[in-house]
Amino acid sequence: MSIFTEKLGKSSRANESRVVLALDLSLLIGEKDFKRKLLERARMVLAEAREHIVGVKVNFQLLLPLGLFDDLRLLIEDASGYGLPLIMDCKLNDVEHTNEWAARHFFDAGFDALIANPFVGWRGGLERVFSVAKDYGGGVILLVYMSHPGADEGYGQRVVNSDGGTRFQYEVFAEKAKSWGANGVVVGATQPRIIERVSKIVGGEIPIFSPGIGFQGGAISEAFRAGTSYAIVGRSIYQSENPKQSAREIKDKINGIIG
Ligand code: OMP
Repeated sequence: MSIFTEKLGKSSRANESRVVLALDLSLLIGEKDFKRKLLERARMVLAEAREHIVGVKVNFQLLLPLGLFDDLRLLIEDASGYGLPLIMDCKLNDVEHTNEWAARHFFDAGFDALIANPFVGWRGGLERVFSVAKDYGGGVILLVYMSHPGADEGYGQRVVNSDGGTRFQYEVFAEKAKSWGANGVVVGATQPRIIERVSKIVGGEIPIFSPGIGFQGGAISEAFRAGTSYAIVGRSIYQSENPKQSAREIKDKINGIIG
């Protein structure tokens, strides 16, 4: 078991939560002194929501303006001080020397897991990312079916098997997640039937992370009944007037469903 998986389980038990906070704050761009305000606001949302979340996901909205080894460091230290695992949403999708370089930087900076795109394949693509992650005890979470409408154009396309039959691309990716030893898969909360199918393939061995609740139209109840393990939630928490209360309400709703 990776250190990431252990850490995730530990914080999930401690906070009784299945909510990963997506800290994608981008509201202040262009304003005077916006980097400082962005960092302050992000730290504040995290501090408020911390008891009700299981982990934090960082995306380009914070990475680009704050810088991996600059101001973002403070947020990384906060999350780590709260015992919350940090996921870098870089959706790695390149050839291996570039992927490896990026992965090493993210793990060196203190991230516990990163998101990668299985479309790029294993040989010369993600193989080294998995071995670097193993060296650090970090996690790799694979995109299996995204939450947006256009996801059907790639993850939802039919692919031909060696026997001439067809199946869906996301079914192939769910199988690869198992054989590659992924620490999580992403399946949009907007697609409960696909969550159910992926859940059957990964058979409870790999947690399913589902973004797309609330603003993108996904429903907590349908996603968790279908097999989601963790919800990834951004705007419904960080745009709320009371991030703490919103995080708690989402957590309680999930707990009411999973029992
Ligand atoms: P909200 O829609 O604001 O709750 O944010 C969802 C978060 O999940 C954002 O950080 C997205 O970048 C991310 N996300 C998706 O929305 N859909 C996906 O299919 C995959 C992700 C992701 O990889 O986290």
